[in-house]
Amino acid sequence: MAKEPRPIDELTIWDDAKAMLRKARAEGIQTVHDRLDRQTPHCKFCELGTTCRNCTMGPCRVSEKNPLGVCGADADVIVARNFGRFVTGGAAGHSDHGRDLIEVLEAIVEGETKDYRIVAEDKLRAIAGEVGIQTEGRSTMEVARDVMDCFFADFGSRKKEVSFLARVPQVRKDKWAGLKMTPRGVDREIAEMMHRTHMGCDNDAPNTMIHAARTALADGWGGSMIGTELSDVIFGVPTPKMSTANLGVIKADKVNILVHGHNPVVSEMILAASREPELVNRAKELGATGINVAGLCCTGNELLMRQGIPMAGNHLMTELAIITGAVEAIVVDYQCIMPSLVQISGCYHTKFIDTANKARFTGAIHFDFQPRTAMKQAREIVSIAVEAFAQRDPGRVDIPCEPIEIMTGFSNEAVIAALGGSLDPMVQAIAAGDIRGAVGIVGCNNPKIKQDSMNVKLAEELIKKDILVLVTGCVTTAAGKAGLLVPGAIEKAGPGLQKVCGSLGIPPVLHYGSCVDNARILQLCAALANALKVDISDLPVGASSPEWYSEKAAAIGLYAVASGIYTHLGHPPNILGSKTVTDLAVSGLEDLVGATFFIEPDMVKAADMFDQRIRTKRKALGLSE
Ligand code: XCC
Ligand code: SF4
Repeated sequence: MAKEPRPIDELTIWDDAKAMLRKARAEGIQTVHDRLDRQTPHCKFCELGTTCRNCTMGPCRVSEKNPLGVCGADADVIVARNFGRFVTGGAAGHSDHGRDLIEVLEAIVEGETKDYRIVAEDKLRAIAGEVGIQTEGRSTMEVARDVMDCFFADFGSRKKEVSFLARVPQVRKDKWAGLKMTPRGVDREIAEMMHRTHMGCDNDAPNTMIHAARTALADGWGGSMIGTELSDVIFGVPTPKMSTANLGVIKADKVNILVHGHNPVVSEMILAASREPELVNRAKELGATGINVAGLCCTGNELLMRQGIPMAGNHLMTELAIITGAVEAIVVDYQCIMPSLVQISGCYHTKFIDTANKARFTGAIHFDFQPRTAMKQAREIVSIAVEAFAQRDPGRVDIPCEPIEIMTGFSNEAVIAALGGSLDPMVQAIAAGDIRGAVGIVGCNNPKIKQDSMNVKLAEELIKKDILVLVTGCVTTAAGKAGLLVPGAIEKAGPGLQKVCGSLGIPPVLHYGSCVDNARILQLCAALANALKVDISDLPVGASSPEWYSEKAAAIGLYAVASGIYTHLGHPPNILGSKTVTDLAVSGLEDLVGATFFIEPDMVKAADMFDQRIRTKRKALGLSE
């Protein structure tokens, strides 16, 4: 029986979203919220993690009444295996994205493309030095070739550890080695997790969880970090700049192209093509004033950080952006792209264009985007968007708001430059208690949670306590729309942050990039720990993903914890069916890696938990609380 849809006011905190949800209902267009209503209540066994489909003696569902699967696996084993595979899906996503950047570097090194080039030579050489590659007296291309080989090898089976473990404090590496948690090779850990969770292999839940952590570390310090660093090398190291956010960045008088997905390899080319005079002139011939490229989700974050393009929205805005009726094309690469976007595009003149063979959408216009032909293909894609402008129905256009200002571009390099060349001033500000600590708020929206209510609330609560906030992924647009990503937001911060951020002219909430860019936060933590000669788990820092939904977010959470960072989740993963696994996640890991998860749906309480943790860590470092 069809249920009453939930009131729109309960679905999101944003006026632009509410306006588009009303328009969707008026036009009879189904959204993620409607489909969630139809899927609720969810299967209890799946929610608890106690279903197993790993072989055809099953599928099995275990419970108190019926505690063993056909093979004899109990809830602990089944939950650990499911969680292990879940995390591995996320690690695979981030890391395969990283690999795509190595392949672009390969195309550059082999002279197969002129569309991409090495923009940040200094950074390339710096990275090469860190991973032990000779740079002196060698050409950029020679160094690039070795970096490429080194990173390709990080995915394989021959190394004892992935290269960027060179950044990790030795005490932490020793801890990992003692636990057999050292990530050796990205693909190796991923494949091994699939092997371990085959019927009849790893039937000891804590042991499976250790390997899940190892796989997550291979993502954070391997695949993701490679993705971030090579994106900087190929597209430039982000520097602070102003931009705008919310659905108001879509312009009624322009050809609007939304880039969605994760990898800048496609979206950077789309942006470049959209600036070509020939295409701009054609847009003008058709009555537009120009071509506007705006971002969604993480590929939006990538372009925002480096090129300052505006952000149309985060995960739960992706459907709603199309409902403005003013989007000529949505160009996607991979990850977090709801297949419903094809259906909603079909309700308008919007062209849905996919670009990756590993992420094809039935009903989409497909381009097999390749480094060798990138610019040519980008021109064709932009041209499709421009021609679509003629089919727009002005009567159905509704852009519900004016954009809001945001500041972006905080790479570690940019932060260090702003601090005058070293991290020392930050260390001093932490020691003085002006910055009491730092928390990275990362990740997604989830239609089970009022959109961005937690993402924004937690950031606001933390900065009041003089805890610096770093945001990535879909929390970026949330913080931006709430007015937290501008220098003036120090008004909402405590006195210490007011002083430090005020003197630097930066916001109390810093945009640190996309989801793979959480690797930047890992790197910063490692650098701070090394500067203080302590472990990462000794730092007054934390991480949070209040509204997470994806396998990737679980991988990020687990690599944060395994790296020694206390990590909050707004709702639990599907592990509650096993007391062993749940206890390990929320307390047992503390003894092993010096950090745990904590689950807290109330953001005031979550901020208090961070506050307490930071007090304890500051005290242990001999600092004022
Ligand atoms: Fe996806 Fe990265 Fe989550 Fe946003 S934050 S919904 S994973 S786009 Ni990573
Ligand atoms: Fe059932 Fe065991 Fe097969 Fe899983 S592996 S489906 S628990 S028999």
